[in-house]
Amino acid sequence: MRKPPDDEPNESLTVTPPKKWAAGVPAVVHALEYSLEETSPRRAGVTLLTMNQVGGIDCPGCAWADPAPGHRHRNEYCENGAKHINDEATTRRITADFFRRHPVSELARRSDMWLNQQGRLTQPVVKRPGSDHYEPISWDDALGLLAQELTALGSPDEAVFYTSGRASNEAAFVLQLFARAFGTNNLPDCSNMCHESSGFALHETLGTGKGTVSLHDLHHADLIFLVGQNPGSNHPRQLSALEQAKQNGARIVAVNPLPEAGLLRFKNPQQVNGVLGTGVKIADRFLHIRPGGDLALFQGLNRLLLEAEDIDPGRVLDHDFIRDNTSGFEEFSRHIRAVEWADVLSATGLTREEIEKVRDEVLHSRRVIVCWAMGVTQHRHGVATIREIVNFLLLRGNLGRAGAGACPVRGHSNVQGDRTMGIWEQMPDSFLDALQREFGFDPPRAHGLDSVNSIRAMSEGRIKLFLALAGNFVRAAPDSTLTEEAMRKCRLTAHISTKLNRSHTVCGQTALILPTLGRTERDTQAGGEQFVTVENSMSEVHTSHGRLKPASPLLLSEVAILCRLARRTLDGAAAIPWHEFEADYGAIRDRISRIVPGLHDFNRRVARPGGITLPNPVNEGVYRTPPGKALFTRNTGHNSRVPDGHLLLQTMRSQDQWNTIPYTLDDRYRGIHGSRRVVLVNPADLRELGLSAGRRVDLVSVWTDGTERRAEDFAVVPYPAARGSAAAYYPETNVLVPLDSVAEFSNQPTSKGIVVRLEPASPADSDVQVREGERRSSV
Ligand SMILES: Nc1nc2c(c(=O)[nH]1)N[C@H]1C(S)=C(S)[C@@H](COP(=O)(O)OP(=O)(O)OC[C@H]3O[C@@H](n4cnc5c(=O)[nH]c(N)nc54)[C@H](O)[C@@H]3O)O[C@H]1N2
Ligand SMILES: Nc1nc2c(c(=O)[nH]1)N[C@H]1C(S)=C(S)[C@@H](COP(=O)(O)OP(=O)(O)OC[C@H]3O[C@@H](n4cnc5c(=O)[nH]c(N)nc54)[C@H](O)[C@@H]3O)O[C@H]1N2
Ligand code: SF4
Ligand SMILES: [Mo]
Repeated sequence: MRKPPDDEPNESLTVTPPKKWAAGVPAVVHALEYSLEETSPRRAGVTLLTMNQVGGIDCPGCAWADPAPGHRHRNEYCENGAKHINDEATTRRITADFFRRHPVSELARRSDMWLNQQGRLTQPVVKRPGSDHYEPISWDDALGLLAQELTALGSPDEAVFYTSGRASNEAAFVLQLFARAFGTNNLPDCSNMCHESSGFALHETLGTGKGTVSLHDLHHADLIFLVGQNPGSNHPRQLSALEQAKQNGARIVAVNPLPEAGLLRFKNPQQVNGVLGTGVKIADRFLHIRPGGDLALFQGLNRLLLEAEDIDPGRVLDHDFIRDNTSGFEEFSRHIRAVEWADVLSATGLTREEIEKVRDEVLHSRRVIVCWAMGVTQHRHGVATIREIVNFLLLRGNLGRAGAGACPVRGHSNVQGDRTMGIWEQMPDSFLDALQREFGFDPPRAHGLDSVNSIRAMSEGRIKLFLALAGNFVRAAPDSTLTEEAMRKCRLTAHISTKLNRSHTVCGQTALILPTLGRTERDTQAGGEQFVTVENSMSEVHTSHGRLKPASPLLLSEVAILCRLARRTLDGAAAIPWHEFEADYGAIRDRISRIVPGLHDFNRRVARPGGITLPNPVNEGVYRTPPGKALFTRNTGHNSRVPDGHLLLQTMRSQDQWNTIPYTLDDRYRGIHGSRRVVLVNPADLRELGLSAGRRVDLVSVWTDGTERRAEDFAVVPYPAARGSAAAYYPETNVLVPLDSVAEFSNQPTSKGIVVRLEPASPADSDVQVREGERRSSV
């Protein structure tokens, strides 16, 4: 059970109608307001004007790609990017005095928003066994303590090293090198909870875990699917790319249980029409799908395509492509022809006519792209759904050619790069062999622990030490109560972080906070001023140069912290020049260039405007699967069984949060103001459940082993959500997701599609007054 934190801000909840368009002038105004609240006009000016420019700061928000150099706007960022960057550039500071005033037990009762608002961490601190306070510690002592605990472990596999996707390529490379030289592959990351299902399905079917499209492809597609993603809030500059695609004649099909503002209409703040006019219609077709229905949708579509080919032989499928590049078509075809329409319709909640209209769109389109994100990956059958999307693309040869392909839209700005650098518990032997050749040590070969298995091992006492490079592990992970108990069982927990978060308050016996430079800040080392590199969702690797004065003179860079820790821990055991790496990140990139395919001559090539585009073998007609071809797969249909009186809950992001960190209590696009403890449900479902708007309820999830989990006190908001579904914000609802509830094959937590019931909480007279269309009501 999880009560709201003591101080959780809960102003009066006001509900206004959901917006029917995204961006435009309010977005710009809102970004500036937030930037100026957090930082000074001068610092905001530096960050905003250099953001996403050649030689500037890469946006620390999402992984959306920048237009080619020469095609960028003077303001090449979105409202959210401006908020994310200025959240880091804030002028607020946490000093030693702060930790004297606030014991850890008190901080553990604070909200995520409050913790983040305290500002930047400025010096290393330690919480010693038995103490309830963090206190200052020198870098030397902090890293010495950590090294001592690491070397005292019974086995290197008693440590885990977590990475979140904001870490740079250089820091990620150094961390995995250190972990492997130390002797473990325990390298869980946020990607385990994000696009693991995409990586798994794409690897299996196409032989590469990455997307195959570029911005240029998107601009020139005939038909684009947006499946299970909310670009208006989470990848806002994707809307500019979609706008351009539409100007070139593309059609768009959006598939979502919620009619998200950004899927409907876009008012581009950089175009006159966007500021003054009605903007551009984004989705030509909107499929209001039942949660988890996407597998059935693509199975239905694939069946319709096979039948269209029967009627018009040789005109629908790309037979040459199927013959030359794929394997398993016949078996797939037999399997799909046996898919029952009744199953498709009940799983999707759509009509056959709606799906036939989409088939017609497909038949009229030569170049098709499918984009997807968490609405697909975070389901139990996420891998099967992506395999079916691949089947769909293969049928008409929509891979490996311009304007077509698979586009998993990545979350964190460098989540894809961190994987390229070897942050993965199961890196292939080719990578480990290259490490061995380059550095002369024998990396461990047994697969390490991913995020879910790390929590299990911590909770069973098999892990003694947890070190995180960025992120907020206890809030990102599922089953919050269990995860926090697991963290507390560690001998030592340590976090390399820019800002305070809940993970720092859920301590092992000893706990360290190691404060670090953010991407916005100047990074000066013995070899002079450094830059770092990152890789976006479209496999473009480019530089990011910090511009601001560091938040404190005591901060070390991520690379410096990790190199010093490696030196202290390994004590010369492996011939790795940590000293040289710390002094000059170019020395790290030289090594990367000999290990990572496609990054040869890294230093010289990344310095060019626009950087390096990593080749995707699929686009060269190469499939690194066992038969050397793309695989058609047969997927078992999935229809979530929901007991009477229950709903399928998704846990999602608001407009005004960055993952585990809410910035405000508002979600402007969905018309929610002043509170995040809301659950959005279709009015017809509310009527059936006998619940009225504003009713205060507990969300209770039921799991197959009979256990129940409860998140307390949410106000019911009638919302045009697909029938049978409910939506509430993450991380407040992570407590509801059992650790055992994972996607098949990828072991990714199922943050969507959780069976819940809404249990009226307090007496009805304490309900929230919810009025549509006006800003009113109070608790
Ligand atoms: N402002 C902001 N931007 C962000 C982030 C943030 O927290 N805040 N986080 C970043 C990160 S790490 C990531 S991974 C991305 C996430 O980007 P998204 O994947 O867009 O994130 P979610 O909020 O989880 O939204 C999932 C979307 O899928 C829909 N959906 C839910 N279930 C289903 C389903 O069964 N089928 C279909 N078709 N749709 C479904 C939801 O209604 C919602 O529109 O955003 C990145 N960008
Ligand atoms: N229920 C539910 N759970 C989910 C999801 C969901 O949709 N629903 N989404 C999942 C997804 S897609 C993801 S990606 C994860 C996100 O999980 P994480 O990536 O672990 O979480 P973040 O909230 O992005 O981490 C924020 C913290 O990172 C630190 N930080 C920020 N910038 C820097 C930096 O430059 N350097 C360093 N060292 N530290 C920095 C700050 O201390 C900040 O408090 O959550 C997952 N969990
Ligand atoms: S779309 Fe993503 S990368 Fe671009 S400015 Fe916005 S948050 Fe940053
Ligand atoms: Mo993510």
